[in-house]
Amino acid sequence: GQTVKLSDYRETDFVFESVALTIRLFEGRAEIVSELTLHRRPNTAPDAPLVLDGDELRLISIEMNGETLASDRFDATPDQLTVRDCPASGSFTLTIGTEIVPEDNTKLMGLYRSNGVWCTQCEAEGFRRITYFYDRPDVLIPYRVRIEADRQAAPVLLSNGNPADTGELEGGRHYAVWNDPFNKPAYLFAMVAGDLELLSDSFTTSGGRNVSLGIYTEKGRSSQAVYAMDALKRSMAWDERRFGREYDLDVFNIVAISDFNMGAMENKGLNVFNHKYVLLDPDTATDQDYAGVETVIAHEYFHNWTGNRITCRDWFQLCLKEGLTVYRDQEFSADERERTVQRIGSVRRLKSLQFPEDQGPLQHPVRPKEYREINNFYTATVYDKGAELVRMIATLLGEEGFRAGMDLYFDRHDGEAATIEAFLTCFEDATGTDLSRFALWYHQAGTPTLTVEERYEEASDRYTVTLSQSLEQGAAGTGTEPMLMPVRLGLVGPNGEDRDVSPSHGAELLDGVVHLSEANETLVFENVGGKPYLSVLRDFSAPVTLKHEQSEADRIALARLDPNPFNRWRILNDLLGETLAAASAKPASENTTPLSAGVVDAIVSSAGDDALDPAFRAQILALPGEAEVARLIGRNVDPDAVFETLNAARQQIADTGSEVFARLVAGAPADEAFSPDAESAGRRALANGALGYLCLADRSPQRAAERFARASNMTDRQAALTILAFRFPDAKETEDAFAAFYDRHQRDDLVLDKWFAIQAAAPGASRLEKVNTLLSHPRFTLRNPNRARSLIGSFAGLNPVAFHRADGAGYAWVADRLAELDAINPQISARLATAFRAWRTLEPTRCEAAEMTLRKLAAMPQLSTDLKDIVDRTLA
Ligand code: B3K
Ligand code: ZN
Repeated sequence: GQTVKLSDYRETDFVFESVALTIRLFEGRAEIVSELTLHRRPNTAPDAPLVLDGDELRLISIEMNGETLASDRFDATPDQLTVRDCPASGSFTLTIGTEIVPEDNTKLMGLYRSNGVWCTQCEAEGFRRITYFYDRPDVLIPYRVRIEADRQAAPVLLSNGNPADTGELEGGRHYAVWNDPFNKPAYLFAMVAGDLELLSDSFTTSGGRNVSLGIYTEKGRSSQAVYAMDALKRSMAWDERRFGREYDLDVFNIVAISDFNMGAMENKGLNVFNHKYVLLDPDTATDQDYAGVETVIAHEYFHNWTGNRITCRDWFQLCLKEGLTVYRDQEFSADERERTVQRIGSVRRLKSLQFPEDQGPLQHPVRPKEYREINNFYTATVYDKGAELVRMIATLLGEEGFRAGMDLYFDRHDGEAATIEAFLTCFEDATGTDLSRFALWYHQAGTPTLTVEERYEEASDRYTVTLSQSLEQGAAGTGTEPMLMPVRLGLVGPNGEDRDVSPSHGAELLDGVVHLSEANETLVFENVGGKPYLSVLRDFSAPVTLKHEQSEADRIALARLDPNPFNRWRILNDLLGETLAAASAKPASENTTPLSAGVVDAIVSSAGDDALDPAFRAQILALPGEAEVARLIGRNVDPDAVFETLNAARQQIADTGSEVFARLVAGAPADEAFSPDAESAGRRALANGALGYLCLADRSPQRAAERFARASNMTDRQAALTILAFRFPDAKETEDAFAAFYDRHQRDDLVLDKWFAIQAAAPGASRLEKVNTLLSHPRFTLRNPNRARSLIGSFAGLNPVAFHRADGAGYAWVADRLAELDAINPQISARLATAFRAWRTLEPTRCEAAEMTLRKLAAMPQLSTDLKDIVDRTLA
């Protein structure tokens, strides 16, 4: 693979006007005929050839204006079609025939078959695996698609847009024609054909358009799509309310597919989903699965405006659609569920996925400048940090200013392929704000540090707060200029009231937010009425590392008092993270009680406070994970020490809070009727969190085993199984529970994924041998991405003790799996390989072992561009 550079962007030589595709599906092969109408761009040299993208294609026929092209007029290789002597001006047609084998397509990019169903995945560069094309997002045209297939094998024939025609053909075959009137790039093309079951419904838009909604599933599973349908209708109504965006076609279809590389895909009018994000019922799915389905359904639906109506000029602008759409789905979930708890979830995700990326060898700016393989840039930085940048714009401009900017963006760029610059200009034009210092967030990689210093002068009752920002030059080397960042803060009095004071001089506070744009700024408050508690970075108003030396007593007070509920969690969570990181560096013998009595008490009393939201209390009980603590340590990390420290901390909390936990567990009977709403989910999360601690206090798996046996829904069943696996990995009860779980759920692939995943993540160095035997389990396969992720991804990403075994066996095992997987599906192998990214922060023995494994992998002859790119960058 060649490096593609943002600075090399140029328009195509020819202008596509429209395309008519005919797709003929047969057992073992597919024929595609693409009839393109196009013309030479006026300023293109009259002798410039037409050069189209391909990937593993076989050309069958080629005609210009209906006449077969002489062989000296074109060159066709599997990855390129060059046509010479095209008309210098005026429209002409080019009819290209290709043949492909969907059954052999194990990369799951382009047209492939999953469980007998023909389906497509084209983003980013899959369309070129179907036919030769300008496979780039700035080529926008209307599509007409005719699909032909055997009626028995594929009674359902779907594509983008509105249905136009159907009919019978000879030999038991039939066809359907779909018309998409909206201009779209090739990455949004989709086609599905198969024997599927339909759940249908309808939605009337505020403008009065009646939309038929359909969710297609495997036979017998449409009842599991009811919640997804409900989430879809709520998403459609929300986008009208919050952003004034209506749906624009007569149909909106979703298809659930079992072999899928990612979560889902927003193809115009025909979203294709990993069935994990569609199919649910209380017996097989957890509350987290319900929340995940809701989010992904919303996310893909919201792309109809942010991604489809306005798309990206090139793949460097990926965050234009992804960061913005993640922001929109986060806001949707905040409105539909509970804002503070949703924000805590997003910040946890950001810190556990994006911060390590931004602070390690795979660092890149939210808008990258170059790539070797675009699939490797669908990252937490583009998605989650990208969403944080949009959130910062909303915080800086306020609700009205943000909405005005969004309205202008929709208005000005509808139907276009846009850039980040164009997006930012809309907010500047709509509000008269200069965002040039803000734009740096898109270009400079790395997590800035925000340092906060406070001083109180008793004699004058004056309070001074200094904010400083700094950015270290990291692997991406993209600059360290001060950026415009919103810092939300408040001065809190001893009774938990926000002091109504504004700075007398220095920096300003606008609606509780400092618009920090210099390296250092100071706020001076006069007559504050006694020393306040400083609550800073409320709602995590900027994605930064906070350095604020605040006494433990002040932090514990704020964890109880802060009027900003998010910060009650953040301040306690940061205190825990710092404490656990510091304790992990000490010898194990000095480390049996890493937490102070005050911290333990703060956790237990919040958990037991019935005045607080149960979901929030469950968040208080969830300590920072092993990877998070390791990241905070930053160098010379010993994963065993981190594990032991966390265990010791949990035991302290368990022993102190056992009475509270017993009450919480007793308050949530195992046979309560299941409702997936956020409030009920919160109650279950709290009870299950308490159950984990209670078992630790008991020093016995008994209660978890009982809860497992009596659980009436998957949330409680999985929670109990996870407690058994994580806290009592070697107990007989744990083994029995895994066996019972398998017996009960073996027919359901999505639940089997959980069975593999929990076993792979259970701690203990000997886990590797266990996981290795699971490779030969009859239900294990590398060909299904969900299954590969459930065993290998969960071992490498969620089992630090076993993956980072000091003898290097965990690394070697994962590397062997990556090599096997790479020959089947490079996107998945490359994604799983990112588990190695923190190798330089490990203590010397592990660091060396990891490096040796990576170097061996890098030297393998057959590596895909995808995996090679990740391994090379990880080693650089
Ligand atoms: N846009 C797709 C992701 C495509 C990934 C291609 N490697 C799903 C989403 O973000 O909505
Ligand atoms: Zn997306």
